[in-house]
Amino acid sequence: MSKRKGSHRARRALKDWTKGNRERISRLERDGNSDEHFNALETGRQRMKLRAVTIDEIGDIESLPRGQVVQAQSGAYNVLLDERDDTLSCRVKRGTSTENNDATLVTIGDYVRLQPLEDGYGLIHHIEERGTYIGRSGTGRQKGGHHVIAANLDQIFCVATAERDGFRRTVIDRYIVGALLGDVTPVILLNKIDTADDDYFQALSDDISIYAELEYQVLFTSATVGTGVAELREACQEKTSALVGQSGVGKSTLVNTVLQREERETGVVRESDRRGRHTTVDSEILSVPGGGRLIDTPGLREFGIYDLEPQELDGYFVEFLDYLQDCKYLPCSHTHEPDCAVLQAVEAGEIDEGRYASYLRIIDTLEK
Ligand SMILES: Nc1nc2c(ncn2[C@@H]2O[C@H](COP(=O)(O)OP(=O)(O)OP(=O)(O)O)[C@@H](O)[C@H]2O)c(=O)[nH]1
Ligand SMILES: [Mg+2]
Ligand SMILES: [Zn+2]
Repeated sequence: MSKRKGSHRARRALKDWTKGNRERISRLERDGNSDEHFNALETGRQRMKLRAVTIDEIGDIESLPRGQVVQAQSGAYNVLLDERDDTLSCRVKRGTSTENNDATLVTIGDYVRLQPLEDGYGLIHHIEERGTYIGRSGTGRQKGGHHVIAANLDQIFCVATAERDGFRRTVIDRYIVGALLGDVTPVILLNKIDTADDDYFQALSDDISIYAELEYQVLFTSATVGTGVAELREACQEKTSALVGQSGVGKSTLVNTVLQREERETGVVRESDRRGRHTTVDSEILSVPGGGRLIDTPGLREFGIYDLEPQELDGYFVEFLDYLQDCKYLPCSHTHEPDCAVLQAVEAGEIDEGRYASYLRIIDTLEK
């Protein structure tokens, strides 16, 4: 077997093998925690209409209309039908079937089969296998499992803020690994550049220049002033992209600026700790003028990498790949081993020290 055990290709192959060997469709006996939300919407008459039919009554899942989830909020989903330009307000049928093995039953971008009900309502019966995705490990009350932020997308904009002390390299590096795991292209986006004075902006640009060297696209924007928004709109063309990042970095403000209309609610940042207040609570796919689709997502407190073995992490740091064959020991964690080619490359200045520092921090969290 190749020494590049952690390479993306190897991981993909392993994943395909696992998928192929597990039962294709697992039936999850759960209700997608949606009842409260929908009960609030329903009148007694509507509740009757939302009665779930059994698969036997429906017949073949494939005979149900197919659509894509274009808005998602705690158990309530708007699904855009493939066949006609119509959106149904859906919840998930109890005991719905899914082709995925994730903690998240339905997410933005999912393709589903649904049963249309009256008055623009529908009931999701089946969730198709996710193609690409951006996901993370669960934290806090959601601990455990793979939490999928968005599915079937081409790229993510990892949004960070240029406010003083607001920028964390490791956070960006985590998002890059997360994106590569789900076969999504990461783009680094530094917003609020209007807040940085010349010296600080120069320091940030120098810090971020490594990503351009690694051939990741980097965008500098100010959603309020409008700087870099044309470039962001351009980067959205012909793709489905999601804005991800901490609360208050300006994701929804960016959406409004790109769309040239006040589509999404934005919030204020707390003065005391300069953090956002988690204004956005739903995810939504929106059409970008000129082409492309942009997904606004709620801010995340943490982005933890899911299901990656520590010895696989090196495969997700592109600049390490050329050196992996030359480490003396196998496997090599590139942390302490003698004659480690990665460590030597860091010492020789061939691998960026900051990126290596991120590697060390991330590998620490994987070993827990
Ligand atoms: N100075 C400055 N402020 C900005 C910029 N972009 C957004 N803001 C402000 O930052 C605050 C938070 O913006 P939001 O767009 O709500 O942030 P968000 O990332 O969507 O936050 P959540 O929805 O909580 O995840 C608002 O007060 C915006 O006006 C910018 O480029 N410059
Ligand atoms: Mg928002
Ligand atoms: Zn090594």
